[in-house]
Amino acid sequence: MIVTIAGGVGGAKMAHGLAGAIDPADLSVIVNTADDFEWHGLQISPDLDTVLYTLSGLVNPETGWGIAGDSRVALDAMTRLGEEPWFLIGDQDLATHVLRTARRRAGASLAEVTAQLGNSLGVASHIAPVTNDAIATIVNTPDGELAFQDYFVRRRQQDDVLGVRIAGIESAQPASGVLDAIETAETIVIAPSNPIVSIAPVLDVPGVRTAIHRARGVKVAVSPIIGGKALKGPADKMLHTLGHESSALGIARIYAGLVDGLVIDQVDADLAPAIEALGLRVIALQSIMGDGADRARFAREVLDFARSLAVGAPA
Ligand code: FO1
Repeated sequence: MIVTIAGGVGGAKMAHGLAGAIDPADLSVIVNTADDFEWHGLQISPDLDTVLYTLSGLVNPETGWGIAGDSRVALDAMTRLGEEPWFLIGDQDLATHVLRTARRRAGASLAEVTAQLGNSLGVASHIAPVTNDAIATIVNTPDGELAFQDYFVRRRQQDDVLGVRIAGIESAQPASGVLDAIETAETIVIAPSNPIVSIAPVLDVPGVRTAIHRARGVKVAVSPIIGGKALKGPADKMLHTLGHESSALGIARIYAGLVDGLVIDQVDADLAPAIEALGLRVIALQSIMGDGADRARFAREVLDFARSLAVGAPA
């Protein structure tokens, strides 16, 4: 089994590549849920849905989230009734949120609902929320604390991020099977997702870091920073205001001690010696993931790198 730890669009692309590189049934995707929030009483899990829609082929390729070709009749009707349409929920996407909310109210856990949605959408890989408990990213800005989607979508990531906390994480428990999947995986891939708001909320669920330390497989991370910049989203700006270096070396410092190797982009190849000095093995690859075939190409190269790090593999 290959495990990938994933957040938003970058995580979904990595998962898609891995599902194309191996038997997709041998892939387990452990997903951030700290972006989840309630929208007009509906439970929205953006990162889970982005992974579900990407692996099922439904995703909107232009945004990387939502469903391709979706209409917004319901949102337009809500706007006519006076709502500000800041979070763009499409009609088909709305069906997911209505069903998730109803099934959870009827007693199913988030993990159970996610597995049902994956089955219905024909996804062969296992997609799991890191936890069934409510956790929520809160971003501290010069204007005070903001709920994550207020910062990310409503205010378009314009605010300087002075701090990040994940409400509820101390008492959250990993969803059933998460720790076991990590401990027994042949390879763990930390996807090129934002390390602060997408990956840390997974790693910081009590028990997850310990499971990664105990894991018998090889652990690699993929840098979401290429040439000092994030391909998508605010990771570069956020790293900077939080006192990290916005570079593949900055990413290496965050994951040093947790992973065996780091995948960086070819443009950052000159950083390899400094990263190796932190005790990490490095490979520089063409890491920008294009279409499905290119994602699978990249995933195969990441897995080959991980296999080369396995105990007993020639250095
Ligand atoms: N991201 C946006 O930038 N604007 C949106 O209006 C938006 C709507 C949306 C609806 C459903 C969904 O599953 C995701 C959506 N996203 C939207 C993406 C999402 O909020 C972020 O990409 C993640 O939370 C960050 O990982």
